[in-house]
Amino acid sequence: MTSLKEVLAQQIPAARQRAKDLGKQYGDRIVDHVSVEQVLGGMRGISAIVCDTSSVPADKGLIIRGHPVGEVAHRLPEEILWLLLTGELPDKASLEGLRADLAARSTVPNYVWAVLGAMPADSHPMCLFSTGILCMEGESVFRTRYDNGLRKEDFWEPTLDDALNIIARVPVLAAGIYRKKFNKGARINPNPTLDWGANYAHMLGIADPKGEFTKLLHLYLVLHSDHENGNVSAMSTFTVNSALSDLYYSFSAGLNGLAGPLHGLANQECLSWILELMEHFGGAPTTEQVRDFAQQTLAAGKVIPGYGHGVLRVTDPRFTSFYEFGQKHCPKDPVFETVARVFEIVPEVLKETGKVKSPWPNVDAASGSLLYHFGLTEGIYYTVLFGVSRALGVCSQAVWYRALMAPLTRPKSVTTDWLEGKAKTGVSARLPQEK
Ligand code: NMX
Ligand code: MLT
Repeated sequence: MTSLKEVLAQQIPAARQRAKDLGKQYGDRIVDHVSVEQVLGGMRGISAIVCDTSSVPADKGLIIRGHPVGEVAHRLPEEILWLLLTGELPDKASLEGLRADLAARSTVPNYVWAVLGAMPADSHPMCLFSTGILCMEGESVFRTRYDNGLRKEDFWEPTLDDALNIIARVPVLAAGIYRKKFNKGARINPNPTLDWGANYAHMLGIADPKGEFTKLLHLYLVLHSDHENGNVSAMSTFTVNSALSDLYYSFSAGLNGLAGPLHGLANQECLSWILELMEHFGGAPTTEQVRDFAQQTLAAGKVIPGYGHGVLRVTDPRFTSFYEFGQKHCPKDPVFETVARVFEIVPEVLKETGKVKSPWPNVDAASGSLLYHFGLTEGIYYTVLFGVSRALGVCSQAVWYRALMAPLTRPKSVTTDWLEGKAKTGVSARLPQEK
């Protein structure tokens, strides 16, 4: 059996050399340009960060280390973690070794429960989750080693320890939050014989007679794991970690970004929107009713949650995986049927606005209806599930940024005066017929 640390230790020297050679040989080559609208528009589309754990081509969607997500969606989350970190799927012995390692690291200290217990009962589950991570900061192996003098070449090793400790603990923390927040009774202890995802399902304590909820959770935890860098949760984690703030600070920051309605909270908003739609029309709506409701949402100045994307220009393949799961496991569920009807109509409605760049569903459009069907009905908890999964990607990314000795993230801002001056003398990136 080979450990993750051993595989990474073998891979890192060559990866470092590759990055060094690239910088040395081609450091001055132009790879992108930046237009005024990109500066004003959330830096959309600027190629300015390297990330090898996954990529998101606009016309294909998530590719994890060369594998289109649909092709690895049936894998266990631990297999995906190994893939994200090493670029390869683990053999059986390595997978079992990783599972045992995570189980051994999974204890959430008692003070965390005390801190969460002191928070107001109406705290959002994401606030509890982020606080739970942040208050464990004193456990950081990176910070202890750094304070005792650590060479830059070695930063990745304690970052890997922090990553594995966080990943091991997030299901325990998140399940504890679920049980506390929704008065489900005492926390359920982890079962060390179960895999990471099955254990999370077990600790949530949702009745699962046929194992379908566990199956859904496995899928959920794989599909949300990573989405290149550039999305708010990954980029926040990356930026904070670049200051050598350890992964507890960084991942907590990433979760704070995930908690926004334009990012991870859209899954909560999406279920609410679907349920409101059904309540409004007294059950699964007709095509015309969906159109009316979507138009009313837009007229009220709101977005339709679960649709649109900053990068994708096609239906999110992660949506497709969830959709196929629903068609197989609960095709007649009225909430899922409503999601399916919305999928038929909303892209047209969004296209009619003439401004939405991607009218297609993203990862959040179907997941809530499935969780709802299998008994996890508390929509305000859904973003926590996203965060548990996202720990796999952003922590793997951090290990590699430290391995490649990535510098402090510090782009340049400009004043409006400067931008106006540049704009007036600059050339247009568009062809004459596009203007
Ligand atoms: N409903 C209504 N309007 C939309 C939508 C939507 N689903 N998507 C984009 N638009 C609007 C957008 O608000 C903007 O309007 P304005 O010019 O008046 O400010 C215009 O269309 C152009 O936006 P885009 O360039 O298409 O999208 P952008 O890259 O700025 O934003 C999202 C991407 C994801 C923030 C946006 O599509 C959105 O708000 N979607 C709904 C929320 C959502 O589902 N978020 C989850 C994304 C996935 N995730 O899990 O993180
Ligand atoms: C994600 O999974 O992070 C979302 O789809 C948002 C994004 O990629 O910008």
